Amino acid sequence: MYGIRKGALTALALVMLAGSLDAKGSIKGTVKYEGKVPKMKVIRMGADPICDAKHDSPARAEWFLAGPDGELKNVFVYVKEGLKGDYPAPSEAAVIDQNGCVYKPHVLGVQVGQPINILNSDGTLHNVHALPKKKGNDKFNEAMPGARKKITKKFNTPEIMVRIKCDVHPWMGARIGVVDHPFYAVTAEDGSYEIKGLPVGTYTIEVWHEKLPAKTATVTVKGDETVTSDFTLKRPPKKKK
Ligand SMILES: [Cu+2]
Repeated sequence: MYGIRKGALTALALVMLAGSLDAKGSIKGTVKYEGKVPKMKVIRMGADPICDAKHDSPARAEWFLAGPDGELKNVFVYVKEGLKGDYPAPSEAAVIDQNGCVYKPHVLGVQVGQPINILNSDGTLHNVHALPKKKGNDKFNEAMPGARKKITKKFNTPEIMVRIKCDVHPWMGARIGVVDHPFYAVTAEDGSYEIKGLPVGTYTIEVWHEKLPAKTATVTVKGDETVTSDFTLKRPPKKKK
């Protein structure tokens, strides 16, 4: 009798342990900016009427987009440290489109080895010029005339962040965060992000913005729970002369 009960308790303990090992948590939060938000200038696209025609109202630069309370859009949030195991690249391609002579999205996250479909919805000439700095990631520089609707690329090593630009339209720029796991997000217009499906563990989360110093936080996921981690980014203090 005692033996059976002990066996049952062991089985229960194993089930509970397996449950916690299988638990998937989430980290979510809001990234805000504290300081004066620069005004995004209107992009003069007049030199290329095809670009201009795609916009009902004038397009504006996108390198610093913040809401009324400083909610920062286009911040790349990712797990920098603490993950164990391998996460194979998804076969599903990430997509970045050239539409209205603007990259959509402006900030994108991908996994190492994941195909990236670079589209040209514009019917005008673009030139996709990728400028990775990490050894192992190939630079490329490809013309996409109007009729060339898609090229597919990938990056082979993690890099925060790979810059992409267009040599035809000097205002065009995008950043691609390349990581070796699926635990990343890009903040929405309201500054919010969520990283789902995280195994139990303690992680270093980094937030990256194109124009501001990056910031990290340590976050522990204990089980099936959502942990909140908000960030405030500031400009670096001015250097004394
Ligand atoms: Cu272009």
